[in-house]
Amino acid sequence: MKADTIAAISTARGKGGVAMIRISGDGALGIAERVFSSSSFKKEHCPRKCYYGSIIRDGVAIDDVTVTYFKAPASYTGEDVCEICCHGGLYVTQAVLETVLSNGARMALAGEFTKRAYINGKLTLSRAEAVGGVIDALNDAQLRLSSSQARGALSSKLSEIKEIMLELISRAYATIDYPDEDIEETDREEFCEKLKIISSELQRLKKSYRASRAVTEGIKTAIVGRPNAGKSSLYNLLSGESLAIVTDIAGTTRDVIENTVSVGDVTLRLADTAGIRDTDDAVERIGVLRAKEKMDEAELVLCVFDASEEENDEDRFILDQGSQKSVIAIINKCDKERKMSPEFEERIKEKIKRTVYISAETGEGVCDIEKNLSNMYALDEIDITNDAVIANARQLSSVNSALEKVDFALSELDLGSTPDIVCFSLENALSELEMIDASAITEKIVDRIFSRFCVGK
Ligand SMILES: Nc1nc2c(ncn2[C@@H]2O[C@H](COP(=O)(O)OP(=O)(O)OP(=O)(O)O)[C@@H](O)[C@H]2O)c(=O)[nH]1
Ligand SMILES: [Mg+2]
Repeated sequence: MKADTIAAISTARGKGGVAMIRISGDGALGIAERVFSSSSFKKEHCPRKCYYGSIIRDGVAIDDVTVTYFKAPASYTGEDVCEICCHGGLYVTQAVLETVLSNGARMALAGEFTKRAYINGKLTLSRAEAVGGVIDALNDAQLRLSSSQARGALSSKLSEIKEIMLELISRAYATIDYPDEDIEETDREEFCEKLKIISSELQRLKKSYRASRAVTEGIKTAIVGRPNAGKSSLYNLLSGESLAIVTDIAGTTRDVIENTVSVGDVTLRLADTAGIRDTDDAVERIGVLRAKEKMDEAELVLCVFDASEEENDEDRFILDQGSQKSVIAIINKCDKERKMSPEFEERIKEKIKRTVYISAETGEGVCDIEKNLSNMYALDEIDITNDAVIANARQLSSVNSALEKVDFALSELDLGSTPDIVCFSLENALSELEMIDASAITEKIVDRIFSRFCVGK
């Protein structure tokens, strides 16, 4: 079935120097010829050549534009594509789009250009998904990660793994078909070795999801501690600006204050909270309640302790609560004279594996927080700029299932099972991996993936 011709504004909404309207489908060239007046375009419409002329609406030129024609299949979508660059005013851009629509194109749905690129085999699914990540990137790490996957880092790693699987499956089938030629012991060992390689590659991919989530989605993080420990000072330091009020009055922060910050390559969805203590103040009591809720909800807790004060019951309470979570103990105010007892310091280190010493006042020690985060989220093992990285739960679920099946095949091989059992699990593992990039997934899932894109992409 031939797809209809679609069009949309592909640049961001808003006033700008230039805007681009993209048309894709069999009718793209015809529509461009009808709306675009240029001395040479109609005559030659040479692919990838940029033509200058005017957009004509009801016989009147409404804007001077350039048009570039990309002939199928050498285009973003794999179809005939024409891109019109006009002046970037809101009204003029809309007028050019409407002229295109009234000449035979239909308005594109969200993500429809990229969906067509996927359907026409221009992009694998994981690469198409990563294009969304490139558009959504808000910092350098997010851009590096998505851009590398958009260029195919994950797709090529998957192809490598699938190739080894295919080879093993065909070898195992050969021994099923010719049972007299029993698998040699050396063969069995080599088979085992290769399966172990696949298993460790899949484990690495699984781990990469931890890194990619920390970079792109961000980690829900709560800063907690007793009043005056320096929570808001740490919050401001990590935010790079003075957002929360800092005073030497205990009980300054009452509301929860939230911000998204980058610490190295890790994105933290950070919440500063009220200092936890028993209080008669009705407003502060609500703040303390909210702080405890934030601590419960958070994936990561930064427990701040004041090294320049002796520990008290609040510190002990926070230490007990915090040690049940993914947590970093922050021993703050290290620029001041130490009053915290060495026993308590030891207890912190015993209960919380990761302890860093900082001064939120001078900024000393922040790089240790960065190092700990990097280690916690596997960013010291996974190179997000070059390695294959799992970007979402859909991909992770396929990797997990494939890994389970490969490990099952390995244990069966160890037990000396017949090749058909090993073969069966490997085939299942292979089809799990194919789900990540191939057409095996249902149209509904494809629609859902592309609907997350903006119109024009
Ligand atoms: N010398 C020194 N002072 C600090 C440091 N961190 C915070 N302070 C001071 O400690 C006091 C309390 O800091 P805040 O950041 O408001 O502490 P908080 O934990 O948010 O306090 P509450 O909101 O009341 O719970 C302020 O006077 C800060 O300037 C530090 O590392 N060194
Ligand atoms: Mg505060």
